[in-house]
Amino acid sequence: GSWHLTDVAHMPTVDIAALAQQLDSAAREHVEIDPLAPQHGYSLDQAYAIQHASIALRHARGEKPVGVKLGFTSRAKMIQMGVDSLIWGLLTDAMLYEEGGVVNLGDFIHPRVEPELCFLTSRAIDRPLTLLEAADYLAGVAPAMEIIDSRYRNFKFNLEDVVADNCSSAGVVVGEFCADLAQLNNRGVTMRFNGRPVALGSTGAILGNPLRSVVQASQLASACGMVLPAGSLIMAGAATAAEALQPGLHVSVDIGGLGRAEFLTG
Ligand code: OOG
Repeated sequence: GSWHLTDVAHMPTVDIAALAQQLDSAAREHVEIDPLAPQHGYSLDQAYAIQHASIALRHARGEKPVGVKLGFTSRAKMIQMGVDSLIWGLLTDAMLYEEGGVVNLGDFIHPRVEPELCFLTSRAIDRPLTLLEAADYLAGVAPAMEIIDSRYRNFKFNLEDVVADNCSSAGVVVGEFCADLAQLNNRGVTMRFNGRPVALGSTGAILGNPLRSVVQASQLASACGMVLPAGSLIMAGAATAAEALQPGLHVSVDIGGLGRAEFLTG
């Protein structure tokens, strides 16, 4: 019989480094690009490889890792974006915006904001945690907001594309941490623009219990051999759909029992 060898030379290959470079440039220059997956057809594993390569470019420029973010942890977000798998991205210090300060929208392409909770770890997380263990690894939780800014045209993407684009991560605003984790669940979430409510929800919308985002982060990090050091931030994912930002807004989120986080847009 004859040998049927795969013709490797004619299989589509994915240039991880080149795609990471394209996404990194789009983020730095605030220019939207066409989605990459329709043309390059990469897998979810390759999408995470592109994400990690693009974050490595940031680290090479001196940005420091500060934690992780989860995406699509609420039904509201899955429905808004038409994607229904939990995803995660990596945060750097360059994405941190001062709570109570001014966020310059010139830093972004088409920014949106969403209300979140942010956890702060007290010990290194180096293995998958259970829900019962999660609280023992946390120093506190804060009301927070994430500014997302897809690098793709019209904020449209599939699962692989959004993962490669570091899950649209662009900015994080974190309020004051509260050490009491006991009454975190089923708390009201109200995001306001200039005092007018624009998004209403509950912390229970985040995986049924936002502590599950810590469990998920521990599992995802462990699966790729990553340790989350003590002092890491874990953004739990939005409790509601995201809202488009414009200049001249006072943006606030109030979370029952936790308090408020706010910023101004310029
Ligand atoms: C992807 C990021 C989703 C969340 O909290 O669900 C996300 C996007 O919607 O652009 O950050």
